[in-house]
This record gives sequence, C-alpha cells and structure tokens, in this order.
Amino acid sequence: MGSDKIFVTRPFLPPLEEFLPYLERIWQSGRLTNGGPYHKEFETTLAEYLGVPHVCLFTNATIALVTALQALRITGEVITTPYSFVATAHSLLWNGVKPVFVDVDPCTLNLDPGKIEAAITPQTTAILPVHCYGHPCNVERIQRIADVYNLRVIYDAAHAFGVTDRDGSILKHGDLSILSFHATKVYNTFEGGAIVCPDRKSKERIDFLKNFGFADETTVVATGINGKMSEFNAALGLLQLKYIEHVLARRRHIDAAYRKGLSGIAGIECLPRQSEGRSNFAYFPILVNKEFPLDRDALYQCLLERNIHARRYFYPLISEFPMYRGLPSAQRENIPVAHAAADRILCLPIYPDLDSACLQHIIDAIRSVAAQTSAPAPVPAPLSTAVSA
Ligand code: T4K
Repeated sequence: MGSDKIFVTRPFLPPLEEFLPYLERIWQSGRLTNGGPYHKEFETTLAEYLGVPHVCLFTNATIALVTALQALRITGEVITTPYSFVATAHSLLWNGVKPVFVDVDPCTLNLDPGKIEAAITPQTTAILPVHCYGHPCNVERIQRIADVYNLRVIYDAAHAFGVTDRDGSILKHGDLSILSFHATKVYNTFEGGAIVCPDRKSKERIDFLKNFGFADETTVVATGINGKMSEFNAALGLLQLKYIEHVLARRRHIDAAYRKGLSGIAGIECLPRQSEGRSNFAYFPILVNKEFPLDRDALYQCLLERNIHARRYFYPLISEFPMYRGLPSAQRENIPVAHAAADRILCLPIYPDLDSACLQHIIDAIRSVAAQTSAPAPVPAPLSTAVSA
C-alpha cells in the first residue's frame, strides 16, 4: 500500500473519450439546458432502467426535495428521521414546515414505523422517511399509517438508486421519491437528482415548479424555482447508465469482501443486508460496539493515521444542529437509538475502483487495531440497550 489517501468514496467516471461525442453534439447544437434533447432522452431511458412510471430530472436532490414538498403543498408538521444527511430536514425548513423527529429502527437505522403514530398531531401532513444507506424502509407499514391518518409520503431515496424489493423498484412507494446523482453516490452525473412520480399530472406540476413555474412562454402557474438539469449532466447520465451494472457488481464484491474480512472481530458489527430484492451497496457502515477495544472516534483516528478516510455518516444527528436542537422532538430522550447509532457508526470506503490491496489494507488496519489495543476504552452501551432505555 502506498501513501495515497483512501477516501470513503471516489466517483465512477466512464472513459473520457466516450463522453467527447456527447460534448461535441452539445457544442454543435448550442442547446445547453431547459429541457434539451439529452434531458428528454435521459428522462425516458432512466425511467425505463429504474422501472418507474415517470422521472423529473433536477440539478441536485436538495432542490428536488424542496420542490417535492411544494408539489404536494405540504404544510404544518412532517415526521422525519434525525439520522440522515442534513438536506433531508433542511428541505422542510425551506418550505416553512416543522420537522418532527422520530427515532430509527436499530437494525436498519431507518425511521421506526412503530414510533410514528405517537408523533402524529392535527398539524401533521406528511412523512419524510429516508432509505438510509440504500436499505429499504418498511414501506408497507409506513403506507398503512399514512392511509389511516391521510398523510402524504415522500421518500428521500438519495441513497437508493437501483434498489428493488419484491415488488420491483423501491422508488415506486409513497407519493414521490427523490434521488441524488451527486459525485459521492452510487450513480453520478457530477451533480444531479430526480423526483420519481406516479402519473403525468404530477410530473407536469413538478416540471413547471422546477422551471420557475412557467407553464408556457407567458404563463406562470406557481412560485417555481430553477431546478433544471443541464444537457451536460443529462448526457453524462446517459453514458453512466451503460456502466451501472459494472458499478453495482464491483460494489457487491467489495461488500462481500468486507463482511468476510471483518467477521469475527469482537465489537465490529456490519449492518445486515436487505432481506429481499436488490441492494446497491451504496455504503459500508459498521457499528463499533463495546467489545471493540477502542471507541468509534478513536478507531476513526487510527484509520486516518493509516490514510484511510472513513466517514461518520450520520454524526452529528440532524437534530443536534442549531436550527433543530430546540425542537421538542430533537431531545435526546426522544431518539435514543439514533443517538446510539450516531455515536458508533463508521462508513468504510466503498467504490468500484477500490482495489483488493486497498481493501485488504483497510481490513488489516481494523484487525491490527483490535489486536494491538488491550486496554478497553470507555464506550457507550450497545444499541439494544439504548432501545430499551
Ligand atoms: N438526502 C440524503 C439522505 C443525502 O445523503 C443527500 C446527500 C441529500 C439528500 C442531498 O443530495 P444532493 O443535494 O447532494 O444531491 C456528501 C455529499 O456532498 C452529499 O451529496 C451526500 N448526501 C452526503 C452523504 O455526502 P460530504 O460533505 O460528506 O462530501 P465530501 O465532499 O466530504 O465528499 C466525501 C468524499 O468523497 C471526499 O472525502 C472525497 C470523495 N469525493 C467527493 C467529491 C465531492 C470525490 O472523490 N470526488 C468528489 O467530487 O457530503
């Protein structure tokens, strides 16, 4: 192993020469954005690949989330998870909607459906769950609650590109699902995102909203925003689709190698794989439990010293940030499982070009830390204890 840094991820890029013809076409046509030919082709091709009815392309997932809430006219309070990237809850504040944090399930770290009903008030209008690390939420139970209380469901599916359950794409559940095509994601268009929607009517409204609210040259029907994906990003998206199976296969291989390489290390717990359907292996999260001789932050530092830049996704919890921590639902006692997870989570590097030498270096580093460190450091109680606390 050299002295090169190993980051938590590295974007997959197709061979540059394969992208040049796309660029030439853009240069020749002078069509750069506003629903050009690549944008149209990409929307259709992507919907087919994902197996979903309609896709609305966006400049990134954050603007897509903000727009999805606008599209469904969400107001009042929305139930969501504190265990996510901050964009999830920020999209609510940008809409003047109050986030209500509900704890997560200790196995999947997704919103715990058993705790949703207790958080519903007369002001609740929607649920905003996250398929965290691409692991599907309990979509059936969430939908049952939404049906009983007449709530909308918007899935933050930023991590869930290509994930399926027994019924096909995970993106077909709820009213809308939001994807991210950011550089750090399984599938990237440099920056980008999308809303997956069930019918033409909702697609039309979302398409107006992402184009300032314009319905035609002279008619503005809503307070829209500029969320359009450019021709450059759409062209790259088309080319990236040609490599997605390779990307997923490499990720599957790395996931399997980690599980094998880390098995038997006391205190290192790999999150379970999804039980059915197809995973995208977007992240490789481990929990550093009390049987490991170091706590999570000490292990994180040890890995950094070996040029391994793992990440603590998602620490701190969203509920800890200044704009959220005053909310009653943000209090620690309301979300003990999320806190316990945030304190011991570590996402290890996973990306298609991670070679076997780097992978072995990471596994060996964790093994050697486990072997060398004899004095147990004080660590928080295991997740199961937090659940019953
Ligand atoms: N909802 C959820 C659940 C999300 O996780 C996210 C984004 C969103 C919504 C919003 O989606 P977008 O609006 O971004 O489409 C990263 C990403 O910036 C963010 O997109 C992502 N979630 C989040 C989980 O991770 P950082 O601050 O950790 O990124 P950064 O720049 O530290 O990158 C991590 C590592 O990746 C670097 O150490 C090196 C590598 N890297 C990164 C970039 C940007 C590269 O090799 N090349 C690159 O171009 O947030």
